[in-house]
Amino acid sequence: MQRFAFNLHSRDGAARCGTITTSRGEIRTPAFMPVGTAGTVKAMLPGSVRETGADILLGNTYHLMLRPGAERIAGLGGLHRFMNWDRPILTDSGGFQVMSLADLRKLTETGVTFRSHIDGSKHELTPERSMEIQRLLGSDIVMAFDECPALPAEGSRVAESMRLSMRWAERSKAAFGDRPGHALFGIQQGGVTRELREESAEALRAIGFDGYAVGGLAVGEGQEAMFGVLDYACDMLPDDRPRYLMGVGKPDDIVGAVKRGIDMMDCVLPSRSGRTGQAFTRRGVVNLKNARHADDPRPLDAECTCPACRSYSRAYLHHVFRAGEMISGMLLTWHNLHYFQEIMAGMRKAIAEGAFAEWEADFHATRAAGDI
Ligand code: PRF
Ligand code: ZN
Repeated sequence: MQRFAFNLHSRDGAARCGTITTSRGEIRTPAFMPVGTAGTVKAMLPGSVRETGADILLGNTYHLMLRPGAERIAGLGGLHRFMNWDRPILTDSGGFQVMSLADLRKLTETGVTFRSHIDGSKHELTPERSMEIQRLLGSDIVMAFDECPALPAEGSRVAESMRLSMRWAERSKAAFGDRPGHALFGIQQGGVTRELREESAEALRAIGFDGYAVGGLAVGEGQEAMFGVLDYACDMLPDDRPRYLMGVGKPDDIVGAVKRGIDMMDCVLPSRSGRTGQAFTRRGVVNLKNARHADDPRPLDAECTCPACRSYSRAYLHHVFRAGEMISGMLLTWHNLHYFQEIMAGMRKAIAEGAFAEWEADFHATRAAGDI
């Protein structure tokens, strides 16, 4: 059994480039993880997701426990086999999604009870049940069970929530047990308060995890405040373990996070935007629903090598979006995921060459030049 490992190859300032080894393959870091919430990266076949350059996907405890159920997926051979993705999968633990999606939530020391946003049925998630569900799914990287208030929130609410999450982190570790080949990540909380972030990091380091996530950001505080936290939060987490910024973000968020020492990220943005006609390109966001594209024979991005840019015009992408054709979401999701992975590959190369600052300057200059 290949044990979970993290090897750093190069550093450039606070930015790092490395490899996470799992029993299901290697993850090149900094890594972007496409979101496959319900056992699919929407509008993409797994082989196509791989072609965009993804090494790992994210799955969700909350959605899969409600539909089709963790025991059912286990009975069918686990999530990898179920969704036909044999590379690493990281699963989120459910608490964050309960707080943002479920109805009638009740939070106690034990865990959280809630009603399903799908059919109103009643459920409970605790650290122990979350670990069990993630084990049933066969997740390679399991997230500790946590909770996080939307910002801005009162200081006392942020502190109490963080301390509850740290008690849950300890219970998550005990319930996870010893599972060679599988990893458990702790999640730092504490809002935008440095003292709370320090207290949280200290609690997590004392418990000991295979990796450490920065949670509770990108929840309404804005980019400047988020970067402000990352400027000190990364240094609070062990240098020799992967650092994962949860639920981030836009291309410039991702670049700024990597610059500050983040190794992994996930976000629905490239896939979700693809289905609403938004394309991310090196020159900025292009909205394909805009009438100005109706007669435009040019590709979305002449330098992009994805299927949408290689074989179709902006006029076609505009037409299929307006007509509500499924290929619209398929092509734009592919393009967006391809672009996000190009950013990651570009940063990995730049860090390895000690040229991150130059790469970053070029990234921002190309966007500022516009012409889209
Ligand atoms: N905790 C968990 N999942 C998350 C978050 C968190 O704080 C966030 C915050 N950006 C996104 N996803 N468990
Ligand atoms: Zn493209």
